[in-house]
Amino acid sequence: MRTVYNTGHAQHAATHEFFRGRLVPAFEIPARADYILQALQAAGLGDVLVPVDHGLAPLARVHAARYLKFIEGAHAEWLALGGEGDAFPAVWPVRSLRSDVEPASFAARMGLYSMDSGTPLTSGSWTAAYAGAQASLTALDLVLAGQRSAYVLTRPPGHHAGADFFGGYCFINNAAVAAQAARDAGLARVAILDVDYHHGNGTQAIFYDRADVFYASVHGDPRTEFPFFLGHADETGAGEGAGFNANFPLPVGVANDGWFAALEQALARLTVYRPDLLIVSLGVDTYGGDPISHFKLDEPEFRRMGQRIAAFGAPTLFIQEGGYATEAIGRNVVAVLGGFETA
Ligand code: SP5
Ligand code: ZN
Repeated sequence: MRTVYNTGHAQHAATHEFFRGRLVPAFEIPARADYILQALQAAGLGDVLVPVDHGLAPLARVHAARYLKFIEGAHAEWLALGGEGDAFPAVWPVRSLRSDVEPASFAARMGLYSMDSGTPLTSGSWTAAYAGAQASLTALDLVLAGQRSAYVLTRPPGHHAGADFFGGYCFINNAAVAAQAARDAGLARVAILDVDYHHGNGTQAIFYDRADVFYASVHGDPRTEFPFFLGHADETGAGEGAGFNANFPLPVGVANDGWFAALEQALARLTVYRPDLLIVSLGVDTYGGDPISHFKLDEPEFRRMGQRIAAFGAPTLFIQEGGYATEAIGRNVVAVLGGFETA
């Protein structure tokens, strides 16, 4: 399996993030991708390619133009106002407040275009996130050209980013950009299987009223787990998309077989859907050793995951999402991809 590697990922390098009112060391750090790259190369998984620039247009197919413009210039605005280091939002247009009028104030726009205070916007966030989307489009090209699979090694992750907001460490929704590009390339049906510990609220929202992209997710129950405000089992799609969204929330503490039982249910739905392409939002924060998540998958389960996804039988594009047990992340990702390869 070939990897497309976002060589610019380290330009997004937060040292700290907000948690319980304090700055704590960031979890979503460049070392994550370094460990994965080392493990890929040690395992001899396949060639590592660099992204080909497909421009801004494919990003604008899923993200609002004014949002993309904002993210591109946001850190420079922050510095110009006297901000130091990374930028964080502090005020949000929640219920009864208006989000249709774009304010002039930078602080107000930070809130308009974000969902949490846990996502540092750094000087290199745009550059890294843009390159990650390009890596996803480049890997999609490999699969469209007939490869059985490809892997996108990138950070920051993408599945929490909505059409016009960042959050959950995400800025550009790589899986959504790739799914839309696949549709635009002529594929009739695209499925996104999200196995990250967290519900991919951004991906779900982007395709919620559409039948041409099916979103299925196995994740920590949002009643207790981030992103809290989306990811319940009764979210099944709307309008033309009714019946094309499937959530499998699981309680904290779920271990190997409990998790795989939910995966079977998700794959059963996708089997009926018969997608032309499967995009896997590959978070490995389901690992028992993950410092911010609460499932208990053991290391051998990641190989099993890859084997099971291979048995699904569709052309498959793996896109890196979460996973914060930095020292183990490379082993776990390579186990998924290696399990897929050898199945
Ligand atoms: C892509 C992805 O996996 N995003 C996850 C975003 C989670 N944001 C909330 C993190 C809360 C961190 N809590 C730290 C607790 C340490 N004891
Ligand atoms: Zn996650």
